[in-house]
Amino acid sequence: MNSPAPGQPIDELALSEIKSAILAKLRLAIGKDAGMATRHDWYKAAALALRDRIVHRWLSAEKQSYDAGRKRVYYLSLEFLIGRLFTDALNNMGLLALFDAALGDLGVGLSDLRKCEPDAALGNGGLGRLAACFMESMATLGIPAIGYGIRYDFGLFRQIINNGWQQEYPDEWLSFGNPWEFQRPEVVYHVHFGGGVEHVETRGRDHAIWHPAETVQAVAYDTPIVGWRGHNVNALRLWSARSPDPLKLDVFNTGDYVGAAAEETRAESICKFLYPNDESPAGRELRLRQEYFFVSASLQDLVKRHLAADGQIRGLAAKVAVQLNDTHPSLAVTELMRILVDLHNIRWDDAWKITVATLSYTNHTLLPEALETWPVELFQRLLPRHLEIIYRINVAHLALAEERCPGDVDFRASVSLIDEKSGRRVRMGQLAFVGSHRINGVSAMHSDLMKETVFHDLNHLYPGRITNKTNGITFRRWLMLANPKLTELLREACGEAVLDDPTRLQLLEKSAGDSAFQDKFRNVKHHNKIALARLIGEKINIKVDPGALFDVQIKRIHEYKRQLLNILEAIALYHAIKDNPQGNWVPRVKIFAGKAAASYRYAKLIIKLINDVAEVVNNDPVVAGRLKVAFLPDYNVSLAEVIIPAADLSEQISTAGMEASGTGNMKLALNGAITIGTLDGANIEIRDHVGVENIAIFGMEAGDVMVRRKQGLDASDVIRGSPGLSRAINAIGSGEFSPDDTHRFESIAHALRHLDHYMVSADFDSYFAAQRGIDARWQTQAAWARASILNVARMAWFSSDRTIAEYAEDIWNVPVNGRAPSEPLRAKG
Ligand code: 26V
Repeated sequence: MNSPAPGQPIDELALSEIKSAILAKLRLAIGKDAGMATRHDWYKAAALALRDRIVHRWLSAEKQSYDAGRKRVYYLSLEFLIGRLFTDALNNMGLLALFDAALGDLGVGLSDLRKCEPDAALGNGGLGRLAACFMESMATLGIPAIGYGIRYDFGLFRQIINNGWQQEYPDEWLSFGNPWEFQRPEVVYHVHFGGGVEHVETRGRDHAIWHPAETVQAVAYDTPIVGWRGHNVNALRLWSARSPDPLKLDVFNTGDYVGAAAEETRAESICKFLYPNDESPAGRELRLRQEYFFVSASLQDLVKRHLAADGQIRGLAAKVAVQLNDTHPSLAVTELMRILVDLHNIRWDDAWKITVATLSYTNHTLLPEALETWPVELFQRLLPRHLEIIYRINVAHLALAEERCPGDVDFRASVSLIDEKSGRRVRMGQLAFVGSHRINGVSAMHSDLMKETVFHDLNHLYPGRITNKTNGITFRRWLMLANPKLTELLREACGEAVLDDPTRLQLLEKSAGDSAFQDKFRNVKHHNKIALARLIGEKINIKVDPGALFDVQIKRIHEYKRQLLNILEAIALYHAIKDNPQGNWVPRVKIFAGKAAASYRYAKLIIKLINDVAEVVNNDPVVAGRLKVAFLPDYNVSLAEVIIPAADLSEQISTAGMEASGTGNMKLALNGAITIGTLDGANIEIRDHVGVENIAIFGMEAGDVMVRRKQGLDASDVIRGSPGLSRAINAIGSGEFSPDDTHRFESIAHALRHLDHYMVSADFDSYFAAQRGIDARWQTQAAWARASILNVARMAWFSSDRTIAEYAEDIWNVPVNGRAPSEPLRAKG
């Protein structure tokens, strides 16, 4: 049962079937009739009716893949930033038009209902959203896969902007229940912590027995992930923690109810919150507990599945590929070794071969402060057996290092799993590297830098393991669902097949200069900008003109992402307009959205600065109609789906060498925004695809940054040579935007002058000039439209289907849509 293409008649039989299904759910699963149902009840009823249809496909896909004995991929990630699932699942099932009509007939609008679904915000940003896009692409490509993670009670915090300051509130995404998940009370694993290790000799072999002090239960919750056209459905399996003995009966019977409850609270705290990934994890014992909790439950689960299907633990690597999303699941290396050696009596060397052949690891950042390490002492206390295993792996590993570079103490220290310098810490990146047969970066530049910097020595020791897999995004969500008007135009221009094969987008090339097509394309953008302008009015009461250039920076607030550079440019532009109000200025709306980690004071101050600048600029009649600044609160996937289709300009302005890839850059370009960006991460590959004339590149390159940092961080030299920058910094430092507290932004002004680690001052002039180049282009609307269309036409390669096909071929060795890994792939973009 598929929905017809737009304009085609709806099958009346199918329509009445859907209506009855929704009404039945309302009655029998929600317990209400149509008269008393709230919008939320209707949403749930519709979601459940849809879920029924998904489950049939899910069970048959699972049976088929097991019957065929296919190799499975397990994607281990502490983050899955899913957003909403309702229209995503409807679209992939081909049921969007049918449900739309059915709900319309029942007197409730689909577009209203979809807003009842809370975002599943189980991720921080790019890394978590990548995991969500990958889940959808794996389902689409017919790869049997399970995503494993934690079912956090609270997702990433809800951001409220109060008087310009960020405030964090809990994100209670489960308070109305979750119609997508299936609790699996029968799928429960024990996860142990603490205690000690006993060694006994059995038949001449050392045998380790771990006597843990504490046990937590992991309970599975499954969410179906539907692939495009609904041919395949995979599961996202999230673990929830509970106490094996919640009432602690012995304590309870003595009347100590509070003491009895403490045990339960301690166990359940494991899945309470998602940690910000850009906050230093130092001292976060609970975070290490989270990591081991989900790794242990997931590996127990996959080994059990493998044994049930195959019977042979030794054959694991032939049937199972485990992908580690960053170092957060690195304990998989030690846990798999423990399972193989301690529980299945496999010899150490054989177990090691199986482990390395099974695991692979994706690195998502080179920032030294972001590389995870844990104190040895904490490991000893929480995971004594795993620490032993790490030491034993390290012995062989360091012996190899000695063999390769005899007598080179520095080399050994640099590859060691233990960092001896900083008070003995376990290095999770090194652990994941030695335990994996493939280690990948997420853009060409990032993978090259991995070889030159953090993993230089490990790459020497294990040559050939590092590979690149440039990130991608799912076009179903980021084009079809987010931008239905553009999708309609693309179907018209490139044919229906563009929905299945994004390489067809290149057919747009011939229309890029056609003025009739440009008009249609502009109309779509304008329509999306009206929707965003309305939202900005509703949310923050700022009136913006949809005819202005919408300049968008949406991502986590971080110094290296340089929102500060953007607002500094806004200030300089504001000054320039005030100096010459009659000038031929391009009307611009600067739109910001993003969250700062709760403990990241400086990033929160940058949010306040943006809001304070907005207050002054937006209320100054001299610049009215030329410049507006809008900070939209509580950025999440659903907000991104409204902003991205409405953007004209995409800000990708990180300090070169610091953004591993970026994926927002891809979403914006695919939706026709022109990028202003540095040569960083995937921006470089975007430039290579869209053409250097259709993107605005500025600023220092990664090599320049390294050289300048070595010379010192003082920026007085560049500030002296740049009156615009000098004036903007003075305005910040003197309180021009904070008359209520003139000292508020002194620290920012000081850093811009003397501690320019992120090269904000150093790159300012180049950025300001690039922005004026953007203004000039905007003045010729035909040229702008052409560049914008060519961006859409040339973004096919950034589909996550392409990325996943590469993982399947080079890392997992699994077929894509039934095609063996080595067979040539039909170019899918
Ligand atoms: C962690 C930390 C920790 C300490 C302080 C600074 C800092 C900054 C960032 C992070 C996050 C590291 C992991 C991460 O989220 N990486 C992102 O992964 C995306 C998907 O591959 C990629 O597109 C982004 O460029 C990358 O930042």
